[in-house]
Amino acid sequence: MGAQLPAYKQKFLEASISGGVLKFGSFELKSKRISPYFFNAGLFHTARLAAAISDAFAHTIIEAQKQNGLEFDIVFGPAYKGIPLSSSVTVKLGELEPKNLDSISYSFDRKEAKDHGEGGNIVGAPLKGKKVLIIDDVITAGTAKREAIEKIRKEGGIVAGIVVAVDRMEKLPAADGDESKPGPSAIGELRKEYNIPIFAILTLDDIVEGMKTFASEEDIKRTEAYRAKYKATE
Ligand code: OMP
Repeated sequence: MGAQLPAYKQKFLEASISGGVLKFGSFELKSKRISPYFFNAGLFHTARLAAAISDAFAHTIIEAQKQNGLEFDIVFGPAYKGIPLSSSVTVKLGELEPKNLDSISYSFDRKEAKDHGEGGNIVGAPLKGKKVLIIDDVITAGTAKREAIEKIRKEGGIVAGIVVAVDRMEKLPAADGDESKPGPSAIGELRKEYNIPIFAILTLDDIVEGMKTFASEEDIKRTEAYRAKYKATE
């Protein structure tokens, strides 16, 4: 499967398929587009799959540090799917890079502010004045990522970047509903608007490449057709 992908990406793709996290069929997205594939990160709940996703995130983050000089103090996982990830990825980073990363922290948000006890919106490391790396499952339109950025800034944190498991590489839905026109990507717009780096373990291009050795002809054709219709220009 996908011999040209780096080993950690290939392992992650294989784990996603065998664990039923990445499925092929017909799925309606948040954007109302009908997609021939869907990535459900909520299914990474077994010991083996939780280890696979935290390992792949940690490798992607370490790679981004080496290649792009990414620097951060805190790994932040937006509620709900980001919460277990923030903890498991932080543990993994400390294991893989004990010299540089064993003093990083994790934190996550509550969907509703707690008005008793310690109170507040954030659980884990306080964000004020810290470089915060957001990790999350999938990026399609980027709406959930915008909310996380705003929340972190409100707490006085500095957003250092975003790492997602899957970048679907899709153009933003057109304001006039005409999906035949080319358009910019969610990631591209977020990069420009907030001036932050964004990384992914797998992109749609990686998935299409990897599929060639395990998926049916029909699933490959449908996924390629979807990519041709919805892939962003930048
Ligand atoms: P934004 O790109 O920030 O709007 O977030 C995309 C969201 O879509 C994810 O957080 C999921 O809730 C959901 N989603 C998936 O989980 N997997 C997919 O393959 C596609 C979607 C989606 O609806 O686009």
